[in-house]
Amino acid sequence: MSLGIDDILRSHITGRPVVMGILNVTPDSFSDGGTFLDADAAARHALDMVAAGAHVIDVGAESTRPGSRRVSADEQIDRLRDILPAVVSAGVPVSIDTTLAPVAEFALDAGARIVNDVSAGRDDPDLLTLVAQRDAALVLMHMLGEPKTMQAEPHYDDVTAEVRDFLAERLEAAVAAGVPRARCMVDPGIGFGKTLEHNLLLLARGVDVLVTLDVPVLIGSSRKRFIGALSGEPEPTQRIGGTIAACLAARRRGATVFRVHDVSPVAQALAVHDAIETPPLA
Ligand code: HH2
Repeated sequence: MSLGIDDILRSHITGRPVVMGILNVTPDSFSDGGTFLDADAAARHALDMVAAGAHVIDVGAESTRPGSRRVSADEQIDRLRDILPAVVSAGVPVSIDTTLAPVAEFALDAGARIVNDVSAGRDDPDLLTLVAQRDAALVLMHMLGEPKTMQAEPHYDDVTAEVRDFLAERLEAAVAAGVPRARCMVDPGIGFGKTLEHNLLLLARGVDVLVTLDVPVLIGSSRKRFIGALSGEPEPTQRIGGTIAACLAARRRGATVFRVHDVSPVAQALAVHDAIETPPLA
């Protein structure tokens, strides 16, 4: 079923799950780098994800994997130029995964409706204002440090409380810049400056706490390292089982938006999970 932006932004109220399919147009993303660099391959993959049940396509032109190098706005725009119009024509809302206002502006001009900012508006001071002016939706994600160094011994006294406080503060910053709270979603940033234990705490207790912010909670656990650490699976594309388990654990606690590479198996798992957990009234 197709969902509009307002359905997505109200998913925490309706309880409807939203599957966000990942499209990385990068040479170096950790699990699909280099696969969708040409416009035809990217458009085909977007259409396949929509047919498999994706409600949103999140397009990124800069890898944020641990240790990744920064990509300039011009280079991101070059990577997106031919691809974005094709993805927009797939017929579902498009999200742009960037921290830079010029890239977000380019994507919004091409028809994107959501800005997914892993820096939560800290990287580029113009980004929140742009989102406000364009009435776009916004994902605010928690990250400790920056991708280059974030996995160097991350430390928290209380990871759940610190991530919650950070996201509450960034929601206030977004509102101060003119973005209505009702246009925002929050994300604990699985794998962004977190140990295995931090990730596990955030997927359980963290979601319990983040839902109290009263905006949709987005989870990006897809194929990530913590799944490899728990399962011994070194190959990211083979981490579908762990991805599903993490999505369902977060789903049970109230997360509604799931950013994943493997759309079909995750959409199926969510449908079965939800049917069991919320059976129709007899
Ligand atoms: N994770 C990645 C990128 N963007 N955005 C949000 N909101 N939440 C996430 O957890 C998240 C994100 C990293 O995953 P991926 O895009 O597959 O890899 P890469 O950064 O190497 O392109």
